[in-house]
Amino acid sequence: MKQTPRRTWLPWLDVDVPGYCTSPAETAAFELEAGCASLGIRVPRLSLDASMGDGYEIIQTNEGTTIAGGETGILYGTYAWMEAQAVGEPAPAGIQRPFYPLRMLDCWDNADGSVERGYAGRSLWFEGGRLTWDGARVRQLGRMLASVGINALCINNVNVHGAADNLIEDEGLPSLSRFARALQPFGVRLMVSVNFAQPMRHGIDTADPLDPRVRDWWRLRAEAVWRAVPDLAGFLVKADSEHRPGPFTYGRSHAEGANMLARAIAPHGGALVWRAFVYNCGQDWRDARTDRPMAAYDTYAPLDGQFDDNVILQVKYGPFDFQVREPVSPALLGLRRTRLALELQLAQEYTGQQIDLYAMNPMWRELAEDLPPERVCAVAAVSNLGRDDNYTGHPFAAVNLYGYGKYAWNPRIDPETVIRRWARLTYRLPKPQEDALTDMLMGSREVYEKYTAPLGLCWMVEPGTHYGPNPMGYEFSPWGTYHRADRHAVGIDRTSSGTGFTLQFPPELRDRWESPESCPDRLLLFFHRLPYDYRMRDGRTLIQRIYDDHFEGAEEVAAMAEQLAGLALPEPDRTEAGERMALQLKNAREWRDVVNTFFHRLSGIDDEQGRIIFP
Ligand code: GCW
Repeated sequence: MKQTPRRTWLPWLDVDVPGYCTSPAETAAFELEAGCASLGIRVPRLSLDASMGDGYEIIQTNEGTTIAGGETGILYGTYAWMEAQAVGEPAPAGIQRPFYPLRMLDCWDNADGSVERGYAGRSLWFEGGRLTWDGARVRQLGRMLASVGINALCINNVNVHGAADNLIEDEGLPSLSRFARALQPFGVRLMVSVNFAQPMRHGIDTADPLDPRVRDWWRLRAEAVWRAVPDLAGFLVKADSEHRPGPFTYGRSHAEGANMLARAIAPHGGALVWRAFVYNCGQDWRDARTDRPMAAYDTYAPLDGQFDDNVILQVKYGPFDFQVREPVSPALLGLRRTRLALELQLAQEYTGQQIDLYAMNPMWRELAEDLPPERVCAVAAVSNLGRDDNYTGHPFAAVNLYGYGKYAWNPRIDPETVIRRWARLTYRLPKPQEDALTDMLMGSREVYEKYTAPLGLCWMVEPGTHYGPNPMGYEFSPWGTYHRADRHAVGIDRTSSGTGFTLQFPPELRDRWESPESCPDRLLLFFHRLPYDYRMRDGRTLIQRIYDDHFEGAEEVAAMAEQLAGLALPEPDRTEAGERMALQLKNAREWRDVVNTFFHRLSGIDDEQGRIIFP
């Protein structure tokens, strides 16, 4: 039996957008008719003003409501208005425009249908080496994305391999074109990740960006690609990173590599999004001078100002790799003459894998304290979507997709407002239960942080899978991720007298992080190497704080499990959330015991409260 489709945060849109809608304006008209019928309200008038682009205005007069907006704005305005009706709150007043014009969702979907770091099932659009999709599901997805204003979808993994190479070849273009058309009615433009060495599949013996054959090949390819998909938003490139090919092989810089591609696509109006995730993934652990978090800034700061106008350098928010706690990447602050995109990760690779609860808006809000939103011109987030019936594996993980769209529209938005809104739209629980769910999600990152990473110390995860504890897992590995814990101390000194990482930051941040006294607790072990008996501001020793956090974190998960059981969630969400919570509890206890035992064995220092630490 075919299951009723899951409607995430749009439960009142119980009729699918039909395949015959071809533009956002047509979709808006359809959604209003169907949505208003379901909500039992009067249908507003739509007024298209192309000059407004993504912007919209909801105008209420005695005669009724008018939603005015540009080609995509009219659709965004429609969803904003319906959302307000559904929760019984006023619609946004005045002209609304997104803060970032480019709001990307990067999918790490492989052509064979698997998803790298995917925790919600297989790809929604790849299988068996081909682009192939269920039209109804893709339209539901388009609706979800448009309802929160996401306007670019990069459909394939940045690690381009296997049949994904064919996407931009002649044989792949017809289906790419059809897929682009499937998402056009939702104002979502496609992007593709491309392989820097692609010309080498065509008898050219080099991918050197300065070689005229390579340049010409890309120019002609871009012409063919944009002929097939005229509204393609751009190419995304991962080069010289984790064994991907790139300009370094030919002694060329990343500006030379990116600009060559950017010039090939410039006539067609696309963006060349170039990832800055470049570091030595073949490091020798004995080498204490190389410090991985310094890599992006070291690589790109000398190139600042050299990139063409249609290049966007996409930088992960932290200098490592999507850990639960990192300082802002200095590359985001230091490159003042390069167009930058901030890269976030909705896929919970290191943050609980859509089993453990981890709502991200509070963390993005914190980021904005050190990274003024206007420092970047675009945002991207690695997708948490998959073919699972509920799209995100954990039904609550949808809060991060919803929240990302809201954040990309307005990076200063209050996290609690977003989370509460998602909860209300999705579940319509009685007020005390809505409060409980909102609180649970608001605090979920802090709880996760407590039972996993001690005070900014990263990478104690199981290598490979990145789920569950393994404090020594990365310690002697080539990935450049060490804590160097011994019987006296833990952490790496990244100050000016250590690796010098703090020197990559502007003075205000550098000064704050440079000394343990002024460094906030949550980043203490990111920047400093400290003895276990180091006295923290609150009088506790460092080791005691590590123990306390881990005991508290696991207890807090137990409390969350109780709260969750008290929520009147509909099925199957109730069962799914309950099952995952049981796994989270197990995970939290495992982390608590492994990390506490690890440090107890090393330090020989007992817990002051005499709680159980296994020998
Ligand atoms: O964190 C690492 C992941 C890889 C990923 C890489 C990246 C797509 O473990 O799976 O590859 O980041 O961001 O490129």
